[in-house]
Amino acid sequence: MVSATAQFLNNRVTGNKAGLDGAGIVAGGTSVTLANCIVSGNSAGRVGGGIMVSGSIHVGNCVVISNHAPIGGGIRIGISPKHVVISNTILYDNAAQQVSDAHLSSQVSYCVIGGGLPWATNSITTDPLFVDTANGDYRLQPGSPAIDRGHNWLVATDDLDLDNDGNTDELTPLDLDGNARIANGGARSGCGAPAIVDIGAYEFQGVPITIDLCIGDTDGNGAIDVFDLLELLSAWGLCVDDCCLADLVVDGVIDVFDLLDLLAAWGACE
Ligand SMILES: [Ca+2]
Ligand SMILES: [Ca+2]
Ligand SMILES: [Ca+2]
Ligand SMILES: [Ca+2]
Repeated sequence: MVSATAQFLNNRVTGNKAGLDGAGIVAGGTSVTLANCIVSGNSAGRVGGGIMVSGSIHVGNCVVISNHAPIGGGIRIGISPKHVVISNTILYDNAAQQVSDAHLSSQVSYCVIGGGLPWATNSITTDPLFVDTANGDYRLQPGSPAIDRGHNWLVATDDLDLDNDGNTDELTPLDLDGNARIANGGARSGCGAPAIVDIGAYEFQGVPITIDLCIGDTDGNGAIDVFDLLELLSAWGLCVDDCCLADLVVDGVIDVFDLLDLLAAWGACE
């Protein structure tokens, strides 16, 4: 059971059982973040095999797999959650459902969801091609459709300072293996982006970003400047799904709200 404010970074929650609700994690607090986590093989008797949500939660860059419950095998979102964001996350092989949602205002985007989810945006349903699913190795194979398929600005902030550099405002810099969280895996090119985060808990290691990336720094030069402004203006309108880095508010459209965010962050990355 998790209550109040809590962050789970680089954790595994595996093989738990609950007679009724929420075998893996019960998130009932005001602000719970799960990042770079694996939630697998948990089983509940009623709802929420992997994760049961009754408060606010951000599930980012996680793998939720092979969990079971009659309702909401992967994630069960309860009746009155405050704010639910599921991003850059793989939901696969959960039964009876990947996500059961009594609260359709939840935001699910840039995910791999087996079987799909009607309200998910910018997400895919194809097999994420793990290295060895049978033995619990959820790293991505070369050629996985999850490589470079997430959204950088949906990476959780480094609240627990995983890299011990004193900066908790940057994006989480490390993946579950302790490698660079954002690396160019070669799956995208020509978008003006230095590298795009993968979906899931592990980053396929190509060429990593070596600076502390801040939100809005689309070209990764360490500052929000005219280059990022030009990138935003050139991408104006509905974002094409593999070139959406200027979508700072992450709502699928590059518009005045993203422009205002960029201008508000103008200057060197903190
Ligand atoms: Ca990547
Ligand atoms: Ca840090
Ligand atoms: Ca920049
Ligand atoms: Ca936007």
